[in-house]
Amino acid sequence: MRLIWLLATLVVLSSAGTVKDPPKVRYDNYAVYKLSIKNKIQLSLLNRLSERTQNLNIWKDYDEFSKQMDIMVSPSESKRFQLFLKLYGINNQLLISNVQVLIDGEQVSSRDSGTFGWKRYYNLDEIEAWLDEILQTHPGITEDFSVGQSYEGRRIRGIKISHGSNKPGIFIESNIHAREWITSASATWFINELLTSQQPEVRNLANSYDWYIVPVFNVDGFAYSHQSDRMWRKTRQPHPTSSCIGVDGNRNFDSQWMVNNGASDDPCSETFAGPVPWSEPETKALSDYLTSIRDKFSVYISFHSYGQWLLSPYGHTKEEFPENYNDLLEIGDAFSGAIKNLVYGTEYVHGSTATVLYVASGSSVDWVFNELDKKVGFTIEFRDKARFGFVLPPSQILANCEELMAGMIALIDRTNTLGYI
Ligand code: 0X9
Ligand code: ZN
Ligand code: ZN
Repeated sequence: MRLIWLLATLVVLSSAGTVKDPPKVRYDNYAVYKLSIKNKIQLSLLNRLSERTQNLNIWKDYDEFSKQMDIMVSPSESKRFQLFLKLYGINNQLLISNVQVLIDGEQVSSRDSGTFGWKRYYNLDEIEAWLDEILQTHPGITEDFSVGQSYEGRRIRGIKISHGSNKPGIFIESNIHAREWITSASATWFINELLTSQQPEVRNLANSYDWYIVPVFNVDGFAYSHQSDRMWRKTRQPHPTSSCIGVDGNRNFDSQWMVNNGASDDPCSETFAGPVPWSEPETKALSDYLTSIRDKFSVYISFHSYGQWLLSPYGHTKEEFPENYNDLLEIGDAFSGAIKNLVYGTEYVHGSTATVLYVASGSSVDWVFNELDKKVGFTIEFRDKARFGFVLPPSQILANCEELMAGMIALIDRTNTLGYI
């Protein structure tokens, strides 16, 4: 009798397990192309085409600096897409021939178990378990905080690291875009360095400032990118009038929301701004939290990938620049210079989002800059330049982290000498 009960329980448990883990989206023979765009007509044709079909997924939007766009194409769309490129004379280069191969590669190297480290990517549960451990090992210096709750009811967690009260605060928001896994890997590494590194420059960072770090902001999207779809970007709230799910969190903030085509009103677009600003519980919670600690921080940094850029406001226009733009450029010089000096020689380009990258409105950095009046705000776009894109091999995590630390030391140092902190 007992055995039957046990077996029945096992059956129920295991079938519940399969219900909870739907088959993963596969990207067999999905290709990524870099397109070189010559004029506005080509650009608007491409944008319209990509919004009409789920078979095309923009990895990196067009930017006026390189005049290029990275786009992922499904095998079923491939022939038609090539014809389209030919017809309109759009130059293209194949970057990745099979995205699934990269995803599989990422999985294989994630098999080494053992303690938490930076040789593979971790899922949300693992990251949170590690955070708990860190909080336990460093009581007094660390403090757990909650930004709020996600649409699916997860707690959006952060850690405050402080060696004494009321030092100038630096806020780091990471993984607002789910598929940008290198961001939370780098954020956890950065937390660990602040707590354990003996390097004088790092000790100085840890001892002189109060750090507020949210390693995974888009918790629902991040969990979904691990369980179901590696290429997921947005939040996970359904839309009442569309079968497409989620909003681009980084277009949902109430600053210049939807202006200058810096976001989309199409729920199926990867840059859907949401029906109204703050439509997502996550962005609303972050804005409330940031407002509540507005007297406690002066620098705001948002982690993204990929492209190797350091981007400052404004995102919504390239006709105007912030009053302190020259200072921001100077800080950017310091950041890029420090990274370039490392053995890897990696190049980061800096400048305003709208001039260096593309017009993006309603972003977190611009909101903090404009509405909370924090005049040092940056987006870091980590490695690489589209060889692997979002699927940056685990073997590059540590090098990326070293670059982050060198860049941050220089960024904070210059911010300090310029008198902002
Ligand atoms: O488009 C974005 O949201 C960011 N690029 S990404 O490829 N990671 O999606 C850039 C955000 C730029 N920041 C501001 N608008 N301030
Ligand atoms: Zn991003
Ligand atoms: Zn410069």
